[in-house]
Amino acid sequence: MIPKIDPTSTLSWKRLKAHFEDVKALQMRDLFEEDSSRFERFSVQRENLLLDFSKNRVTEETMALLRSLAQECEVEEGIKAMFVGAAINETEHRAVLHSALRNRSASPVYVDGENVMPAVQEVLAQMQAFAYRVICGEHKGFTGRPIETVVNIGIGGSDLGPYMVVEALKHYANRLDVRFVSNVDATHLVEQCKGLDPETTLFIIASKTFTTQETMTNARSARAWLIAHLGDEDCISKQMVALSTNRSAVEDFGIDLAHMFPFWDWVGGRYSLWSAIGLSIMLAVGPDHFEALLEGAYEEDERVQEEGVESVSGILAMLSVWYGNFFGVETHAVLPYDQYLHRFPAFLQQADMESNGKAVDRNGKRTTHETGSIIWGEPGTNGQHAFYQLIHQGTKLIPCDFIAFAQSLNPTGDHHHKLMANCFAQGMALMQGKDEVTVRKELVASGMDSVQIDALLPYKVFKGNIPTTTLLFDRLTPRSLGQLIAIYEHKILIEGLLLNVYSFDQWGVELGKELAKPVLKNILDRTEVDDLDASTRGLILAMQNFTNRSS
Ligand code: G6Q
Repeated sequence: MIPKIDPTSTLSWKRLKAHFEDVKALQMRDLFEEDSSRFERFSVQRENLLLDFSKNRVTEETMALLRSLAQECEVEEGIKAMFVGAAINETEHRAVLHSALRNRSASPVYVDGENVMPAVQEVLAQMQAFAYRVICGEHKGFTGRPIETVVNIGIGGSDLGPYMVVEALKHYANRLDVRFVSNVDATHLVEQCKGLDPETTLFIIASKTFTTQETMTNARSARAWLIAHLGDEDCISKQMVALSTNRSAVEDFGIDLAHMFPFWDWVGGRYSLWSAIGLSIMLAVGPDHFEALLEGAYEEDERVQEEGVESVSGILAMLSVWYGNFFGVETHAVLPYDQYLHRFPAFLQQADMESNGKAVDRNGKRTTHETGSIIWGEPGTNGQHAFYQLIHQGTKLIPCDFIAFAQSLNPTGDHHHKLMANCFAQGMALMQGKDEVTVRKELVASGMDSVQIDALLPYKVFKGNIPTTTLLFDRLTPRSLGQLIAIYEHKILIEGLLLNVYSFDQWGVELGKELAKPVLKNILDRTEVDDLDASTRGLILAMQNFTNRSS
């Protein structure tokens, strides 16, 4: 089973606390000056990937203490438990095996004594056969025309991952136009379907449970749209497919079971893009690229099992625990310097915050330490002209991850050199800052008098010493994207193991699913809304009044 060690009870934690007092004031620019090999010692160089974590507020001793914390917390045992299919999601009594979906070896993977690999391969083959038929135009819509547009209807884990990957791999896209609808706000469905030809549109209903309110509402409206335009209920069998674990609900909805692509309860929603939930990806870029995505992830699965906390994922996880618990950092920015990754921060936000946003530990006790941090970000360089101001000069310490690719997929003039220059310059500036002496020199050189200089100087000083970690890949390919995603998935796993939380349940999400029901009932019934609090009642009544007035 999964170890249940409170990190704060370990000797390493106490040592880290004392060590923090020694190093908290250290300036990274001094650490670089004192140690010419700092970059080499705090970076990981692999064939197609460089992890540079030298611009972090750590010393060799910090890393050694974090490693020994991981040892005391038996992180390696936890990693092993996940990969062998133990039910490490204990609150839901489930194994956590997204790794089995990308297992490229011949080794079996057991859940409750059953090898799941034949079923995994069978579904992959089913997806491939279907994807080839749709892409080459062999799978026709109800009126005999080939499919041109695919609309994935899903939310949360059944949307964010596939949407992020489809956007990230646009360079590799084929002729199909693949779109996503998630919000229960009809505007999303209406706008995404605007101008679409109902005869050539395929809907994918992506829902693990096939009961999620938003998805089922959108699915019903999509079905009505198809039937209204095509005039026959039979069109559903050609133009709607389902990705789910819930066979009977798919059948009840009226989708042909031959067009149901199953997966299993050991695939968590936010880790499901590798499963049938990835059908939209496979349709967008083709089965070969989807396999390359799986291969990239598999490489990281192998690495994390071999290297544990020494892996790229392990280092990211240890740094996050260090900042969250010793520096009191609350948020972490993820800043991809690649336009194709514009949905990556949103994807990671769910993956990380839903996994480690917990306050009860694996012993059922409230934690006395900090757990998951707030993940946010936007692609560079856009963020530089917006929120980077607060990172540079605000009152909060915000560690940043930069994600970049050495080669552009769209080489055009000097765009890429400028993009990379901005990425590297930001890391440098955040680390070095700009001290008073330098600012004063610049202001003197600009011809200002001493009164003007004294007035302006404090605003132009940058304290620096802001940690950044850079992940630099050679090129954005399906394989490197698979690596990138898996690196962060395993960062989340290891951080959760260190923090002693259950990373693979999501009771907060389940609560959200329940909460809307009584409110909806009151809105629909237009009855007395006595059982709700005064504020909610007031909002419902105001909504009803506004609606009545305008109707
Ligand atoms: C992910 C969460 C959540 C889930 C959605 C959609 O880990 O559990 O985001 O993916 O609520 O659920 P369904 O796929 O069941 O519709």
